[in-house]
Amino acid sequence: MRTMKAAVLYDYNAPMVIEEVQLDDPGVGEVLVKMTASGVCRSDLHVLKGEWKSPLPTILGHEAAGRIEAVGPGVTRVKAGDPIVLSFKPHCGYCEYCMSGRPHLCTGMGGRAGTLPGGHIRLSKDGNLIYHFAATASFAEYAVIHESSAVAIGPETPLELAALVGCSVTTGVGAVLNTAQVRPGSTVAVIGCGGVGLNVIQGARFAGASRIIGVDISQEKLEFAERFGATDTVDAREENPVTAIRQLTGGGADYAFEVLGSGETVRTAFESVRTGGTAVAVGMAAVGEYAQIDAYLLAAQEKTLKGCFYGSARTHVDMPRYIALAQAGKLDLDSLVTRHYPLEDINEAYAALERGEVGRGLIVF
Ligand code: COD
Ligand code: ZN
Repeated sequence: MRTMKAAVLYDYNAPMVIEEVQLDDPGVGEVLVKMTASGVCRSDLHVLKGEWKSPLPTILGHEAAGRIEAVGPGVTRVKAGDPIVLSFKPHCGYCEYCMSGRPHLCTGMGGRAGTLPGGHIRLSKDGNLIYHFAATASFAEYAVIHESSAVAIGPETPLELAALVGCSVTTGVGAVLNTAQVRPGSTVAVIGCGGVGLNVIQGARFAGASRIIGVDISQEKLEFAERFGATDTVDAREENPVTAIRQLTGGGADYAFEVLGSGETVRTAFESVRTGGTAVAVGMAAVGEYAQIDAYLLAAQEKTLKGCFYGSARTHVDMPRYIALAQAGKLDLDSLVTRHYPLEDINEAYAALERGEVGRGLIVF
């Protein structure tokens, strides 16, 4: 067991508390990671605001990279010193989803919300258990994670940038390449140009989309979207995004991605695609929220509405590839990060995300 500094969430809509907590040694099939950097993602904000329920107290953080500090019994794939990206979807390798190439939907791990696979909890404070958000709990100096959550990457990868591959890059680029399988020449609309939306935009550029329309409610975000490959932008405060996208594409986009997490923007994405087009919901709305779609047009225009979890990632294949694409200059990770914070400033980092400040914030350890 070790004592370490972490950000603990005790109540929804309350600040996280920076304090010393205890972390048990890794168990069978688990590894201990020393964190290098952890991104400030809206999914954690959904929990902070109580929009998604996660058992409390918990340590948030799920977009991270670090180095293996020690391995538990039976771990052979990684060893102390190896650089890794943390995956927030551990997978068993044997269930029907894993065996059919969809490990991001694995159902074979056991456990429940806030625990590691098998139901284990390695975090505590003075004997009281603390839950592991997203099986990663990366807003802490160290984490114990399942070995399938430790994605080995090349020794030369800058770990601060690799952290982004833990969520925003894999979710956004994967939504384009894996979930939607955007074809060259297609037209693409992206509703929400935050940390993940920018990666949908650069994924669409990489996939050869002919037109990429960024939609947001912030002029600054739209300027950022252009830097990542948006050919056109729409300010949803000033124009109806559906009308604007239909005009720009001559009837509707081939693909529209919802990258915010609300029922209303899922509807916008659905209405923005042409006959035969595909709308992809990347965001996860508040629990219990519904999206209204025109059930007549769903059939009459043969539209597809698809969900996307974690960029439909095969983490151990896709994450090293996204890093290789970044190293080849085909994906831009450097420009995504606009602010660095120490762990002590984590509440300010989430306030900045909520205020809609541009780009990705990164907690560095
Ligand atoms: N129309 C258009 N854009 C809007 C609107 C609107 N009505 N309202 C807000 N926006 C913009 C904001 O200005 C902002 O730029 C953007 O939407 C949201 O960006 P961020 O940076 O706040 O959020 P991200 O990119 O960090 O996260 C977005 C997700 C959709 C990934 C997240 O919210 C989510 O739902 N994640 C669940 C999906 C998933 O796979 N999760 C796994 C862990 S992330
Ligand atoms: Zn995330």
